[in-house]
Amino acid sequence: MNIPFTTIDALRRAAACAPKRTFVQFDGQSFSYEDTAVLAARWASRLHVAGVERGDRVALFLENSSAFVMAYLGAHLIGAIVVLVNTQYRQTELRHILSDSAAKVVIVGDQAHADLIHRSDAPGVVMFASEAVLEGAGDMPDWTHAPAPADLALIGYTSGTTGRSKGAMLTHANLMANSAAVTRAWSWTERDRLLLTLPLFHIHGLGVGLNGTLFATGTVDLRRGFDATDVLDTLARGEATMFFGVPTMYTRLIAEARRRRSEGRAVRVDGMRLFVSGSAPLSPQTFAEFEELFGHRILERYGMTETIMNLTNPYDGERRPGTVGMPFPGQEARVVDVRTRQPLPDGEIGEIQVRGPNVFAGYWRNPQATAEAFDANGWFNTGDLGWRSADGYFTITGRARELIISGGYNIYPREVEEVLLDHPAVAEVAVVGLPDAEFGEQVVAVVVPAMQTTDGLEQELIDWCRARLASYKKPRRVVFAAALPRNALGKVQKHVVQQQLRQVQPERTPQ
Ligand code: MLC
Ligand code: AMP
Repeated sequence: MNIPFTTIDALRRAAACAPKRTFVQFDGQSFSYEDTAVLAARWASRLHVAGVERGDRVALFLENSSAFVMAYLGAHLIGAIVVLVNTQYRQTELRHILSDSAAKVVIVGDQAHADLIHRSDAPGVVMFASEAVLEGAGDMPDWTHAPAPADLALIGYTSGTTGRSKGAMLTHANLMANSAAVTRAWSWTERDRLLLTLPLFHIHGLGVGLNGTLFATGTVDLRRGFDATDVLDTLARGEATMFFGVPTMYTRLIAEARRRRSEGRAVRVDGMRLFVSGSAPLSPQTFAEFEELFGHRILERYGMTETIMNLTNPYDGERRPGTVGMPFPGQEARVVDVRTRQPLPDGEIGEIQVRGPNVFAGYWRNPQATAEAFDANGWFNTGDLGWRSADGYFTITGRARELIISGGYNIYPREVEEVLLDHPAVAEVAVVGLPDAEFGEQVVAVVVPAMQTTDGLEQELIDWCRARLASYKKPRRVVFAAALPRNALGKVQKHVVQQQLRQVQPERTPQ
């Protein structure tokens, strides 16, 4: 078995070839590939006892931890489909994701998260990710129930224009094709040690970081979250060879490095061979500042939940700031006219389409959305706008869909608008993204109030959103207006709202 076609193939191969090599290091504990096979088997056995069968959905509502990794692989070991759930999600998101996916089991990390699941009236048995839950579970991996390459491995919810998020279905073959492409493109080997501070509940951390490590039979140094001080300390000890992050992480690393330099302290990243950025645009300024301070040119790549990774700057060759490079090996990308859907010549801006073995199998129980996402020749419409240079580098210039990306998290204005409209003091609302020095973009709501007085209403509306949605989706500012600009058909003109706001609101400076 040389090329793995499922995560379980990959685990089995690693446990056979390198049983003692550390796969995951977390919180002072090391788990070898052999340990991982045993723990995954115990999760598989426990889930089986809970009634999970092949094709059933198992939701992970978990922070980064070794248990996340073991439960993920354990679910796969019995052919279950893992549903990823951001731990910042609150009732509105949880209710929709858990009932839409009809998850049979939801694995949680603590009582607070279990309570949230119960309060959201979601179906499914709640199971705690604790050692106790695995007591008495069988130890030996039973590879016979392992999934086939075409079986679904993951459902990642990605918000839609309707405000209701859609479940992107990724097969095992998608995951492994992506891992094969990424490991090849970035020369990722078993000697690599990835410092991973990204959340595992999104595709950047899981689909690129964790699956790539498993495919390469390397080691991942997994952290609960991102902390610039901790990252620089780890890199100074020469403990990592690679780091993957979103642009906000890089701006924070730059600020922390500058702070250290100003105190006369050295900033060393000796063992490092690769820094990768993605999930949101990396500014050429951040690229240049990072190079100056750290002596590394960040490799920027472009991806999305539906396709994992699409485009990458070269590992060997020119990493061009402001661009996202070229298709990964075995994949294709092109730019089409937004209206005619015909391919455009180099240099012209249109919608980016991609095609390849990494591209997802469609949206969960949503054939209409699936049909709209592809053209007749199997090209996937990314919804991102950009152009290709004569020498093949793609540049992303904007988005064809309404989407705010804040610190690498996607926020669909419609979802926030719906929650705000539920508040009795809100008559009309438009949510837009404005530039933000720290997070790239920030959420701003323009509200037409239903009553005369707006005293204290801004904070009340922010708190209202925080209680119902993931906190990062809440507006940073609420601006009150007498009316919203509308076109002749009565549709709110978001670009006018944005222009007006830019005139009254200066860009926020980093904290
Ligand atoms: C946290 N907060 C944010 C935020 N992250 N607000 C806006 N945008 C964000 N991205 C808010 C919280 O809601 C909270 O508010 C306060 O900040 C502190 O929360 P925290 O958790 O302590 O924040 P911090 O650890 O500093 O998080 C910043 C971050 C994080 C950059 C480390 O956002 C992050 O990990 N981003 C990565 C997201 C990611 O993995 N994206 C990939 C998606 S896949 P309050 O008010 O409640 O205190 C994808 C495809 C691809 O896009 O190509 O990769
Ligand atoms: P998600 O739906 O969370 O997977 O986010 C995917 C979206 O993130 C893409 O459609 C892009 O809009 C954006 N994205 C990812 N990587 C980049 C990048 N390097 N530059 C600009 N946008 C990016």
